[in-house]
Amino acid sequence: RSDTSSPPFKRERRQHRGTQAYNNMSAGKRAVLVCVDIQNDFCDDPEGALAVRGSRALAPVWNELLAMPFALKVATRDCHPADHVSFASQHPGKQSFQDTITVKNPENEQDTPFTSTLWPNHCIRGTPGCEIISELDMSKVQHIIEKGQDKRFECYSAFGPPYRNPKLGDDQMIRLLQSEGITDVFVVGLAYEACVFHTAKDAAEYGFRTYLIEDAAAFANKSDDNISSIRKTLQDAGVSLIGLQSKEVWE
Ligand code: VGL
Ligand code: ZN
Repeated sequence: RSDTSSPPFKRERRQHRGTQAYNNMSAGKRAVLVCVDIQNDFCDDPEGALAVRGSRALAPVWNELLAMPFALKVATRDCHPADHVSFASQHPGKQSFQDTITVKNPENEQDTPFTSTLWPNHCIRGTPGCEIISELDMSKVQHIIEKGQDKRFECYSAFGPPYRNPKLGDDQMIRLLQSEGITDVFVVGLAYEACVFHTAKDAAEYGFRTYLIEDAAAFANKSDDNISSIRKTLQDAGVSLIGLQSKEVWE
């Protein structure tokens, strides 16, 4: 992880305290609902470029959440240029879903390079696939955070790419949540193991009480091994995995 995320960013992790403790602290609580990448290219029926099976059917669930009394509601959009580095089409001979590339931090040679999966072209700005699905009730959303515009990096997290550079606006999300006095972050959307996962993990790392509402997120890869390892990593990071029936947590 790049040290461009040192001050003003806080990275220490807060102890997970369980639902009961959160309810007792409701006095100063300000919760945000983050709807991650609910875009045509990630939805099925009709099939987008990186369609997650069973996704568009979640629209009523997302809208039910958007109608609830969160202090702040945010949607994110994956927004790539046509020559984005995460597209297999930019790497002749390489195959999407299977092949990976190694990405270095162009501004700091000391940073550990990371491995990035290659994808089919998706969420190209200006195309229908990049649009948030028309079923989503965007009248309830106060802010849209766009990510992945920098062609050099894939950006799964709403908090910015792995090498974060505030000069490039990669601190948009953290600044918004801090200026709104947010204490609790609730994450939903697509895909569970990619952008939802990284957004929730980063939120917990920044010190927010963080929840992933599992009825409102869908895995692209529905294998048992994938699901259990992703869920475990999140729990180890302090993210609470909850269901819609836990609505007393955010109310
Ligand atoms: C995503 C793969 C590539 C996501 C974004 O939103 O989960 N997945 N870009
Ligand atoms: Zn992407």
